[in-house]
Amino acid sequence: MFQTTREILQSADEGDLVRLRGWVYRKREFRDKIFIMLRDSEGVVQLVFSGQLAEDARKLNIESSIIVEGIVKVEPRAPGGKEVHVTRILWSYIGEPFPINVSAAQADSEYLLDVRHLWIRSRKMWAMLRIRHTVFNAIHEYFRMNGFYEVQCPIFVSAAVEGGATLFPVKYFDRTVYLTQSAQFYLEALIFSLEKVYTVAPSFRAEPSRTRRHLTEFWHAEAEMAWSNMYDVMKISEGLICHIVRRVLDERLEELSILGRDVEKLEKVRPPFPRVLYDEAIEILKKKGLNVEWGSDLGADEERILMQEFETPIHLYGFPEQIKAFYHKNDPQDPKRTLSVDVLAPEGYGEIIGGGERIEDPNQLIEKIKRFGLDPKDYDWYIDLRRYGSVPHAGFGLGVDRLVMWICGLDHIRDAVPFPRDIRRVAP
Ligand code: NSS
Repeated sequence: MFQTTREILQSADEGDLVRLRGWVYRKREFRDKIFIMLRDSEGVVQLVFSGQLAEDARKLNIESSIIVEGIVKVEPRAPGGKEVHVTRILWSYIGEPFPINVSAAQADSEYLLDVRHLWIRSRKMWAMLRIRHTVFNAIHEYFRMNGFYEVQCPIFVSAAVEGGATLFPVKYFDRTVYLTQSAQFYLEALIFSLEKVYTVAPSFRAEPSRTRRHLTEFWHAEAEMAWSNMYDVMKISEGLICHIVRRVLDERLEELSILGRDVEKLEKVRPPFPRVLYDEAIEILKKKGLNVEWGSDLGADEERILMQEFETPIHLYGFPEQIKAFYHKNDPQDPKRTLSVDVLAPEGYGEIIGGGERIEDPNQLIEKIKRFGLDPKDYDWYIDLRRYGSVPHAGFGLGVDRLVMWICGLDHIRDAVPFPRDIRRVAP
């Protein structure tokens, strides 16, 4: 039987004989003793080696793996208030000297990306990965609690959802297909069977530039609902975000503190989120001296400046037709705008969700596809969905890595992912 570091800190008593296993996180010598911080998947605990055992422990490197037996001592000076006085080393693998040290870590983040397969052992990555785990779990919980069916959609596809510019072509026998940018069209097909559906899957975009919020491969949580409109998208998407943030606050305070996250800012994330019409956003930005007009697309900089006005996420809705993909339904009251909505995160993070109402009429859809310079033949089956029992419907896509980046308070999206992919990097 082995105890985890967490079990020892939480429930072991003075004098207990315990066995634990893990990796050397830090090592220091004091007089004739060796102090090792041992880490495992649950945390860290201090081990104390003396006498002959100190001689053996001295040979261990950072990241050597060990299994030990020892006696628990209450020690207020030890992190967590307890330490283990080792009585036996049951097993060890010393290995080679670990190549990463903290000064190198601070000096050069490209280096840390090169050694990402080792850097994921760091406390910061550990904390992020555990928060990410809670986020994914909370996504499934929320959709299932709210009557959505989970579905799986193809990764190889034959047409663009979000514009041809960011499609990744793949050689597929004797023709070219693409990696999916979004499961949306498949989810739209599936609502005619299951009404409310969701999927959590990777999406791919050939993003030509390196920014702090774009990856070429990202995790996408997408939902689609029959008999629904833009306001239903607002309700479900804010419910989803609030549920995820609540779960992280309930389960991952220690991890948030390792990342230096200001938890009070997350405590403010409660429904309903402010609903900001695109036109109001343009007015706010103009007042702040930005050179934007009705019809301008809002990039990361504009979003960051707009979000200085808000402490919680917002719904930004009613975007002009020309800056949203062809499938967005135009507002019947005001046809130059669409019934589209993005969720923007505060603290400079910006867009984390994109969604809205879809065109349900086949002729309107064909007309808009043509107007956007696209070929209706490429969207044959998508148009077909409107020919048989079409219904009003709406949906959205959440960029999970962007959400994790914001919740963790990270500077760059690649630190929200264990093995990030961008224009330059596909290894490790
Ligand atoms: O392009 S989106 O705004 N919308 C769609 O893909 C819809 N087809 C989703 C739907 O309605 N089912 O992307 C949705 C979100 C966006 O808000 C970002 O949070 C995220 O997906 N996203 C990305 N994250 C990381 N890297 C990249 N390149 C990226 N592109 C979008």
